[in-house]
Amino acid sequence: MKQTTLISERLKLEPCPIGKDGFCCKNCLMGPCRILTKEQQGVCGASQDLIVARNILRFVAGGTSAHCSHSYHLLNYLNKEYPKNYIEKKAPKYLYKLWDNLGIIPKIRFEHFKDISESLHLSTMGVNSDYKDIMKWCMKLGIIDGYYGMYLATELEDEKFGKTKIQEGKLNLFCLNPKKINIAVHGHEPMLAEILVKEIKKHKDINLVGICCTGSSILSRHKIPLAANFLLQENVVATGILDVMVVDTQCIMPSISDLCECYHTKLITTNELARIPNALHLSMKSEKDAKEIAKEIIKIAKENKKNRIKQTIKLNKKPNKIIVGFNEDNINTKELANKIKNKEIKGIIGVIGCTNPRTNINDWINVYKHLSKDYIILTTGCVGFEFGKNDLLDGKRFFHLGSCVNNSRIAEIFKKISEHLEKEITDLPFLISCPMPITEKSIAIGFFFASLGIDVHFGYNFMISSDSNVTHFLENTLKNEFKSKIFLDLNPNSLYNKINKKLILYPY
Ligand code: BF8
Repeated sequence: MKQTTLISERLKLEPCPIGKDGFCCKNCLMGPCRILTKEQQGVCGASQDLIVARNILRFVAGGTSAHCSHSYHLLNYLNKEYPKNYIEKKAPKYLYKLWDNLGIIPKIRFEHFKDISESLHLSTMGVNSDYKDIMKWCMKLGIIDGYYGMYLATELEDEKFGKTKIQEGKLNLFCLNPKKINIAVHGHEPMLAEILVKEIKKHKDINLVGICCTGSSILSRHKIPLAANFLLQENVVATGILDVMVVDTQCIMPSISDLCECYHTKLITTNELARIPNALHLSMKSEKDAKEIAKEIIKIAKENKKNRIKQTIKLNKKPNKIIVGFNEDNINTKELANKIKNKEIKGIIGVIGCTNPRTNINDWINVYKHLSKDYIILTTGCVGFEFGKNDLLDGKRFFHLGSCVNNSRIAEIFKKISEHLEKEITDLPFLISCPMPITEKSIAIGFFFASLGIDVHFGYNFMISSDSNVTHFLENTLKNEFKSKIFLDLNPNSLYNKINKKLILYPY
C-alpha cells in the first residue's frame, strides 16, 4: 500500500525566504540569481525592483490565464462565440475611459490571450526593465482577469445553469454519509458537476458533495453540500468513505492521486489540461460527453463501494447550516446604498480568496466577525467556507456569493451601489481583503479590484516585502492613476486597528 502524508505534515517544509520576497530570478540560465539588497544586481544587471516586478507579473499572468481559460472552456462547451466589446459593456463608463486613455484594455476579441502571452514575453530576460511599466501590465491583466475571466465565466454559468438562489445549505466534512455511496466533485469548472447533479437524482443511494469552487457553484445553485475547501480536500479522501472523486481543473492537490490509492477512492479527471497519474481520464468536451460520463461515474462509484477498507475519520458532528446563493440581483443594492448614506453601516468589505495554512486562520476569521458589527461582509471561495465553519454565513451581515469567479458579483454590487449614490466606486467605503492568499489567481483578483479604484489588502506576503520600491509603488504611486492601493498587513489586529482609526476604509 502506498504511503502518503496530509498537508499538515508537509507544512514542515519551510518556504524559501528569498523566493517568498520575490528576490529570486529564474528567468535565464545565468542564474538563478538571489538579490538580497537594493544595491545588488543579477548577472544580466536586473535590479531587485525589476526582479520583484517581473515575478509578480508572471504570477498575475498565471492567475489570469486560469480564469480566462475557465470562461473559454465554457464558451466551447456552450458552442458560443466571444461577446463583442465585452469590457466596454460591463465596466463603469468613467473607468473604461480611464483605462482606454492608459491603453490597457484589449479591444479585439481574443486579444486578451495575446496580452497574457505578451506579459510572459516582456518579463523574459532583456525585454522590459521598467518596473513601473511592468506594474501597469499587472493592472492590465487584472482588468482582463476581471472581465474576460470572472465576469464572463459567471455570466455564462448563470445563463446556462441558472442564477443562484438564496437558500439554506450545508457545509463541512460531516456532509459525507457513511451509509451511502459518496461522490465528490472538485475543481472550478462546473459543467460536468451540473450534469451529475441531475443524474444522481435518479439514485437515492448516492450522496454527492462538492469541494472548492466547483462545490461552491453547485451549492449556490442546487444546495449540494460543500464538504471541503482547498485545505480539507485531502480529508475528504482520508475519511475512507469516498468512493469516487471527480476533478476538473485548479486547486487539486497533486497528493490526491496517492491518497486515493491508499483509501480505495477512484480518481477521475475530465479536463484535458488536468491530467493526473493513476487517475481514470474521461474527456469531457460537450454536454453530450458530460451526460455519458455522469452515468459512467455513477456506475464506477456503485461498484467501488464494496472496496472500502474502513472509515478512518469519525463524522460524529452535524454539518454547519449556512445561507447561500446571494448574487448581484437578489441583494438589495439600493437598500445597501441607503444604509451607507444614512451611516447605518460603515461600509462593505469583500473578504475573498484562499485559506493559507501558513496564516492563523482563526485570528483572521475573528477580526471579520468583529468588523461585521459595523460592516457588511461579502465573501466567496475558500475563506467563505471558513466563515461557514464558524456559523457566520447567516445572510444578515455575512453574504456568501459563491465561487472565486463569482467575485465579479462583488464588483457588480459595488458598481450598482456607486450608481445609486451617483459616486465613483473609489469614493465609497469599500475594501477588498484577501487575508490568506495561496494561488496566483488570488493575486490577479487583487489587481482587478485595484483597477476599479478599490483598496486591496493582502494578509500574506506575495513578493511585496516592506521596503521594496515595488511595494511603495503599489501603496502610493498606484493612487495617481487608479485611486487605489494594494497593501500588505500580515497582522489581523493591526488591520482591525487601521480600519478603526480610519487609516483605510474611509467613512462615507
Ligand atoms: O478559486 S480560494 S484555494 S479553491 S484559488 Fe483555490 Fe484559493 Fe480556494 Fe477556488 Ni479561489
